[in-house]
Amino acid sequence: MSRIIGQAMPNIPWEDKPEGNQMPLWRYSKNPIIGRDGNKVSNSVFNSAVVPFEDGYAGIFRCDSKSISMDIFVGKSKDGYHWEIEDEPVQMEGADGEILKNEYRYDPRVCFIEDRYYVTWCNGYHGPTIGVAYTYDFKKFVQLENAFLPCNRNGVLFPRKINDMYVMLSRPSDNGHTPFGDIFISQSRDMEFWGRHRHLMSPVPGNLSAWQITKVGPGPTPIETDEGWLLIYHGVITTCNGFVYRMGAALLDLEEPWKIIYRSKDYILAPHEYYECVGDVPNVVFPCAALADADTGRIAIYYGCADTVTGLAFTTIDDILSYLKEHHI
Ligand code: BMA
Repeated sequence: MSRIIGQAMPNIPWEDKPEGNQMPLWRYSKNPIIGRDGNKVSNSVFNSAVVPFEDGYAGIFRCDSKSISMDIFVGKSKDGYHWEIEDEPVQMEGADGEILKNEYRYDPRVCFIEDRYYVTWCNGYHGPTIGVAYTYDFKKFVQLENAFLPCNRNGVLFPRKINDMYVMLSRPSDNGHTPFGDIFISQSRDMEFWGRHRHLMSPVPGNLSAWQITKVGPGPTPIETDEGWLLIYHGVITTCNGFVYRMGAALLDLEEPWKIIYRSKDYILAPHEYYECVGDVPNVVFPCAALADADTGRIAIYYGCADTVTGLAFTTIDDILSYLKEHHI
């Protein structure tokens, strides 16, 4: 039995694994949980991040508007399934007006570290880079310096310091749809200056695991377990119809998380359902958040579906780690 290290979450969204299902993840039977019309302005609501907050949940949601501009919005939920998303985008304050300029914001992650919630997102600053902010209450947001130079996407914090350093995953990219991409890990003493960059993983060449042949990028905040950090990530293949996004998993060393213990050979979730295959960008499952209950080992993963709606999938730490150990590279 593997163990999640973290808080108990007795009200985590949950459904038991359907009889006969051989896969490590199973979808919520009432997916998608958030449709296109998540707030008044939205054309689509996807690639969004949620955390436990007060007696329920809070989140930062990517809502692309009907003019197809990308921005991030606060949402609240009592049960993790039904969300009230604000109609006005997140307003940030901060020490430097230069950093507060808002070109575009998308693909948020939220991570509780020590005493506050950190938000990271893909932030337009002369190209995509990683924006960083913190909040205590999901009302006031203080924006810090961008973590990296452009172009970079998918900035994902670890939920605690490791060897006295804040640690962030990211995926250096280009200014377009990026036909390449490796995941790196960077470290910081103060959440402002990032360095000690370490390579984590590349796409997999050849015919071994072609769903992740083009690029890979980190998904939710890594989940701490007694065996290592569980990282859920996306992997991409280029087909004659464009990119296809699937989900994989990896187990990383607890003290030196740039060391991979296991990495998926087989995907753990792929766009098979209608709402994952049909939408504004077909054939995309894109995980950005996971809730984990240390008592039961249950995990609920929030993911964008076809860049249009938001879905929920379930697993347990035993289901996902035993699958990973049987189907790794
Ligand atoms: C990536 C990002 C994601 C998106 C994905 C598929 O480059 O833009 O937000 O879900 O492409 O379109």
